[in-house]
Amino acid sequence: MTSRRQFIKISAYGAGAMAMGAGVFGAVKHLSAPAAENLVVDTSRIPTYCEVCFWKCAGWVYKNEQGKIWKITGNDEDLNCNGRLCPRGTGGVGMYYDDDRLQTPLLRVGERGAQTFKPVSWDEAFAYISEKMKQIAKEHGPECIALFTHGSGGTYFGDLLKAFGSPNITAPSYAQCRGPREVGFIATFGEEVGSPENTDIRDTKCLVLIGSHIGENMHNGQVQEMSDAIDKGAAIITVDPRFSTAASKSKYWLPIKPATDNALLLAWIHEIIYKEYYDKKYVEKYCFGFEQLKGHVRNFTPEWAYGITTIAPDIIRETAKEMANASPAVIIHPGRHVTWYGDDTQRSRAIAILNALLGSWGRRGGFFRPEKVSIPSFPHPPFPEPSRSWRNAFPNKYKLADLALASGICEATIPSTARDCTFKGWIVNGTNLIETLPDQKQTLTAIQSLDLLVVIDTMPMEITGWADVVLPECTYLERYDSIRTGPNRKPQVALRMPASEPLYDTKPAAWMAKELSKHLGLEDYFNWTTIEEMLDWQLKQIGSSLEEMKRIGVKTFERPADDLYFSDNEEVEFFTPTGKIELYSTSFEAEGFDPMPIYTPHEEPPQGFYRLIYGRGPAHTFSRTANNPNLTDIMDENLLWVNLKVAKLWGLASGQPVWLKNQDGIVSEFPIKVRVTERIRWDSVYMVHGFGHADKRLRRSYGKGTSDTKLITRVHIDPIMGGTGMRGNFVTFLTEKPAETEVAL
Ligand SMILES: Nc1nc2c(c(=O)[nH]1)N[C@H]1C(S)=C(S)[C@@H](COP(=O)(O)OP(=O)(O)OC[C@H]3O[C@@H](n4cnc5c(=O)[nH]c(N)nc54)[C@H](O)[C@@H]3O)O[C@H]1N2
Ligand SMILES: Nc1nc2c(c(=O)[nH]1)N[C@H]1C(S)=C(S)[C@@H](COP(=O)(O)OP(=O)(O)OC[C@H]3O[C@@H](n4cnc5c(=O)[nH]c(N)nc54)[C@H](O)[C@@H]3O)O[C@H]1N2
Ligand code: SF4
Ligand SMILES: [Mo]
Repeated sequence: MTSRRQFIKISAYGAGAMAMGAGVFGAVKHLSAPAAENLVVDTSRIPTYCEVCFWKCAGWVYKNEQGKIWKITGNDEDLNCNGRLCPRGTGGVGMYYDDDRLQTPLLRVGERGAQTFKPVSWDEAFAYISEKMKQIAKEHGPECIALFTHGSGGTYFGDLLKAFGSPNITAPSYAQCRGPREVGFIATFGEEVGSPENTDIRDTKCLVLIGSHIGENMHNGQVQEMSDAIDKGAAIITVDPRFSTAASKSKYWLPIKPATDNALLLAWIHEIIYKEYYDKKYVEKYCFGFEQLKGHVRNFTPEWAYGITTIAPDIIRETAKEMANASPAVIIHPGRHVTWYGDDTQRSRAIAILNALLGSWGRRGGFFRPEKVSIPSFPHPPFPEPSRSWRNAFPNKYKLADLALASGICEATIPSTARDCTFKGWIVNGTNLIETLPDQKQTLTAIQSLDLLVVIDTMPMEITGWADVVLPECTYLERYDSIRTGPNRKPQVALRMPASEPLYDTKPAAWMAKELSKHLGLEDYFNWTTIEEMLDWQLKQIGSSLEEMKRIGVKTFERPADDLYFSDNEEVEFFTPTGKIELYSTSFEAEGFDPMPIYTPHEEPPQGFYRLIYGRGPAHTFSRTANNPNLTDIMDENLLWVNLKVAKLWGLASGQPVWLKNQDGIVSEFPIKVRVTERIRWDSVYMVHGFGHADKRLRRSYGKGTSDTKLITRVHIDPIMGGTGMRGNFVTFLTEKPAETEVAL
């Protein structure tokens, strides 16, 4: 049996080296900081929560004798991390020490995209932005400005935009990530899965991973709980065309043909219903539409699914039995990045339904009921009522989307006579849209149509190259931010405070939004003098204070009731139209969508092409960490996983650089080295997302590896909620460097 230590060691290759080496000493290597042996630990510690990914683990920052940031460790009280950070979190120090950081506000001087800027003062930058914003509001209405944000500063720019009169605030973590999952679960259980997910992995007896590659996807608490569950004998079933780290820890690996998961899920539902494995009492008490579902899946037998998925019928039967044996302590994991093929909301529905049949929602070892502290906003005047929103650009479409679509706003920025809402200004905070939204051509066309593009970032990422104004934010280690609150088994809050003065002429987003509000005449919405005053006020409303939080970092509250799981015979009201768990979705039916999931066939790779699939590497978070000196020490390029048979056919060897060309003739800008392996199906190739950076100001990551985004030119939009399916692209290999003219956008 694998122990947690082994699992983490294997999954986070280099985690050990990280803790001892790069994480601590690598950080200082790029500065003229003292040599490692001279470091003396200052016993004082400063609370923070990590910004290297959105799990937001709480930790402590330590400084050395010279008062320089030295290392970050996990906060023992924090339920997101249980006192331990993942390799990326440990390496977060490198964000502070990265010598390629943005240093000063920049104003574009040449053509947009020509990457020519002049340094300006903060005041000049704000004056420019506020003039343009006022002009756009006057000519087109304030709703024509949108905020794209991923990360903490979004709170403040969000308030600024709402005060300005625009409701168009969006994050790529919805339509490019977990949107379909939330819509699928809301339709079924009346509740979203949320972040951190309410999966009770710690106590599960069977965990089914549909693609979700926990262990490479390093969401800290989940990785730890999965290791604990394995130690306690839980069976892991991994469905993935690639032999992932999770697959290597699994009782069953189902190397499914990509894009066919819905057929497998329907066959499992068939088996669980017709073998009467389902939780009868639970289904009878809580579910709506069982008989319709039973009729619907009658013909979706394991034999039927075999022809589609390539997974043998007896394996489908055995794994269904395995889940049933564990019920209700079983989790069919909802995944997180689920925008794959455009029918993703239906796949998420099928996952939700399987969980419902096995009685795992609200049960120990299945899904717990999360709790969180809600923190009141600092008093401000009511926001004005906007007269339009992004939805006006999509009449009668995506009505079930519960959040704004980043890709939708991008599309609605390209002028069209068919729309009454065209966006003219973008404020982009902490999201590298060029590499984040699929279909780069559309993103760049939209950007070229703008009157104003403001980018708030810490690094000179691709998106900053297209900005009119770049506002350099200090890193999370140099600032206060909003109080972290998030759903968990117990409600908790965490504080982030500066461990150091901001380097260079960088500032926190909160300061920027407040200053900009003055230029826009909206200062009443930022009615605090210092951020400390605001945070202290907020903390006092929930029975704490800034002084207390500075000492403890994380505060845990008791749940209002002892209701982590449904109690026996509890009457539960679900927030669905019928008040029940909807196996048959009345909300989908009302909008004209299939009330029960179906399987839709997808296009197969053409002759000589392979499906491009992608995922996460344990040491990186997208492009967020691409240039981080600590993390590039561990992994500085991505590799292309190619099946052994395919490699033989093409005469490819491990380490050989290749360029990729997709079905639309788009060629990768940089080569990627081949990794020949039997750990992937022959019909697919795989790479980690977040590499192949094209901005030369990123000196460590420029041209290292290849960008998957550049090759994702075909997007399959989910008709239910507008998610962008990105795995319907196919690539072939070019073994010679292509001519410049071939590398077009
Ligand atoms: N280290 C690290 N961890 C991260 C992140 C990071 O950047 N770095 N990002 C975080 C974020 S924002 C997210 S959303 C999550 C994403 O993490 P997950 O939700 O786990 O991501 P997925 O895209 O579901 O999983 C990728 C896996 O899907 C497999 N796959 C590809 N096509 C198919 C298919 O058709 N069917 C099936 N069954 N599997 C397929 C791939 O081989 C790969 O193993 O990770 C989070 N954790
Ligand atoms: N091709 C492809 N596209 C994808 C994915 C994929 O796997 N493949 N994954 C999708 C998923 S799951 C998600 S969640 C999204 C994520 O998409 P993004 O959130 O856009 O992810 P990043 O590329 O890491 O961009 C983060 C940006 O924030 C900046 N940044 C880091 N720290 C700070 C800070 O403290 N303040 C500010 N202001 N900026 C900061 C970084 O320098 C970087 O430019 O991408 C989606 N798009
Ligand atoms: S999982 Fe890792 S990178 Fe993400 S917040 Fe936690 S420590 Fe930071
Ligand atoms: Mo994501």
